[in-house]
Formats: sequence, C-alpha cells, structure tokens
Amino acid sequence: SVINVIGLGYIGLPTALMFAKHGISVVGTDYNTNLINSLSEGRLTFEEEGLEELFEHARTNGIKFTTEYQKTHTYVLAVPTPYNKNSKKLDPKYVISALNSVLNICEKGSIIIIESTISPGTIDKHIRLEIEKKDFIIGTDIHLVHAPERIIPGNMLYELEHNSRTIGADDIEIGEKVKGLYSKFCKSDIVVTDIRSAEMSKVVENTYRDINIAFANELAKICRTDNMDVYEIIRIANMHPRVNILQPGPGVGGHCISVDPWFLVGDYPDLTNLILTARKINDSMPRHVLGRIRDIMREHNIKDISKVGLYGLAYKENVGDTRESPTLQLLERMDEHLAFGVKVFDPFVKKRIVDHQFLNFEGFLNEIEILVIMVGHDQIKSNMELIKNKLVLDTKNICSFEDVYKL
Ligand code: SAJ
Repeated sequence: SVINVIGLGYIGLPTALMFAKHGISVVGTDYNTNLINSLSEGRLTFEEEGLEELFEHARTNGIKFTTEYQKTHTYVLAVPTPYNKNSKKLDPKYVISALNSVLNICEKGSIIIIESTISPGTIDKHIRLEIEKKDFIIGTDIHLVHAPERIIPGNMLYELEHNSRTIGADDIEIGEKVKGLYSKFCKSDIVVTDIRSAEMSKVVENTYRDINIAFANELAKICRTDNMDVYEIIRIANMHPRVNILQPGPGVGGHCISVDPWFLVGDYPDLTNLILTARKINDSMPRHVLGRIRDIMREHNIKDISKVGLYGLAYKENVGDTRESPTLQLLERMDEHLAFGVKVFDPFVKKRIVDHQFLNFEGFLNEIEILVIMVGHDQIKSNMELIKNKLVLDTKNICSFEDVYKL
C-alpha cells in the first residue's frame, strides 16, 4: 500500500524520496502549493549532496506530490514544530492540524508515524487527546508511532542510510512492523521502544551535544584570558581514550541543538542547572565574538564598524540554512549604532536577508579591513590567498596561515 509523507521540508522530502527509491509507493503532501508545483515539475527547493540524484530516482519510481492527503494505511508526519522563544515551549500546532487531516480520511487500523522532533510528553499531552476527541480508539483504530530523525544537514542522505534509528510505539508488534518499513533503506540498527523513551532520547541526544559544545566554548573563554591555545589543548585532551570534546565556535545555531534543551528546562526547571547553564554559555558566544571584534578595532585604531565583514550567515558550514544562526544572533545583539554598516557575505545565501549583505565575495572583501569568519564553508577554506592581507578573526579555526586572531 501507499505511504503518505506529510511535510516535505528538510526531513520529510529526503525521507519520502528514500522510501520511493526503495520501491515503496509514496505520496508526498504539503500545504505549500508553490513547493508542490516545483517538486511536481522536477525542481528541488534546497541543496543537499546527492539529493538531485535521489530525486530523479524517486520520480522514476512514480513518487507523487500533492497538496491533498491520501487515504491509506501508513502516514509519516514530518511537519515543523516551531518553538516559542518567550515561553521556551514547543508549539505542536502543525502536528495537530496534520494529524486531524489524517484522521478525517484514514483507514481503520492506520499507523501514524510522527517524525518531527517533539518535546517529551507531547504525544501523551496533546496527540492522544486529539485522536480520542474524534472517537478513535488508540491501539485499535489508530496506531501511534514516534520515529524521530537523526540526520545532519550536509550529510543527510548518507546518514539516512547509515545512522541507527529509534522507533517508539505503544505496541511492540506495530513497532516491529514500522521497523521493517524503515529497514528498507536504513542499514543500521533500529531500536524499538516505548513512545516516551523515543521522545526523550531524541531531545537528550541534542542536549548532550549542546553541553559538550558549551564546555568547549567555556574552555575557549578561559584560554583567552591567559593566552593559551584552546584548540591545542582540546586536541591533546581528546587523545585520551575516554575524552571527546567538541570544538568552540561563535555560538550554536540551527533548529535543533539550540532549541531542544529548552524543552527540558521548560518542563523540569528545578532540575536543569547544567542544561540551562550550557544554553547560556552557547548563547553568550556571539557577544564574546563582538568583544573580540572590539579588541581588534581598538588594537588597530579602527573606528568605523563598516570596515568589519562577517563571513557566513548560515548556522554551519556548507549549508544555506540560517535558522538561529550565530551571525544573525550577533547582528541582533549589536546595538543599532554598531550594526550600522557591518558587512555580511555568505556564498550559500543568495537572497538578501540582512542589511549590507553582499552577494559577491570579492566585492565584500574590497570593502573591509577586518574579516570575521563565522562559518567554515569550504568556499573560504579554498580561498585563503584572498584573505591573507586582512585582519582575520577566525572563530572556526580554519585558517591555514599563522597571523590570525582567534576566539
Ligand atoms: N557546533 C559547534 N562546535 C562543534 C559542533 C557544532 O560550535 O564542535 C555548532 C555548529 O556550528 C552549529 C551548531 O553547533 O551552529 C549545531 O550544528 P551541528 O552540526 O552540531 O548539528 P545540527 O543542528 O545540524 O544537527 C543536530 C544533530 N544532532 C546531533 O548530532 C546530536 C543531528 O543528528 C540531528 O538530526 C539534528 O540536530 C536534529 O534535527 O535534531
């Protein structure tokens, strides 16, 4: 039978294509008409290594794209789960509305798989109630599954096939059935567990990474005060067989690592000292970068902020996704006076989204004296010759020449 994948964004689309590639009949649904038109005409809306090829393969295998929901037996929900910056809570509105659309048409005994990241407890607190409101019996009329994704932008297609996965289900048999479905393309272990454990482990994974990065960032600040080389220290410490410290940077961005820990802080405020502190450290990094920029300006007697250029608007290397990016965080934090005139460039961001953004690298370089590397795109790594004559603040430790400022 057909799988209806709902939500064709960064997660839903590659997943739908992967199912289709492996011979499953797939209908991809999204309420965004432009997106559906574009996909139906064979045009992708974001870049990712290997995606074009996979897209062609899935199209050859007959994948369909539509704004309609498909009456069938298996649904995969990969809609966005925005979080509210003020309340620090997840907003399940898109999951709930997609769920209701599914409930309006689905067959009896259908399996509804939620892939979107949700805060622990969301299924018990919100999803089950919605289903019961419509007089469906969970476990008979509808089977609920949570199958959180783990893929990393920049290496998505490889990770879809090679990362292990978690399937949370009320009923082991249903869990095993869904495991069979994902094992069509997932070559790694698939763990079947209960729904709460699946929700929680997903958020724990991202929180672990946030805390590890916060540790590296705190070390960077410590080393700065006494002029020690944090990268050398981490490199040496990591040679210990039980130590694996991540890298410091200008902040933590993206829609996952900088967001998910807040769900735990929101739900367990008295128990999350470590998690909250880590979040605060990572959120403080753009301000630390600003302090470093001021140091360099002072040292070289540069008063004009328009001589400063920020390289990178994306939240990390070799992607164009700017959600929660450290550069946007930095621009927000600079007061109006300071923000006035700071130049910005990112080879992956081809539309103007901030003031003084350049779409041409050389043009950008010509205007600035201080270059702040915020993102370590390959594009700048292969253009070291062009930046050598600038004052460079390298927050990502990627420069191949000696005379640079570090975090
Ligand atoms: N970063 C550092 N130092 C590091 C590593 C990362 O400062 O050593 C920064 C990055 O520059 C970026 C941010 O952290 O701003 C997050 O980037 P990331 O590459 O660590 O992770 P994401 O957000 O792209 O993807 C994460 C992944 N989770 C984990 O590795 C535990 C991915 O597997 C998840 O699928 C994804 O979140 C998600 O959707 O939840």
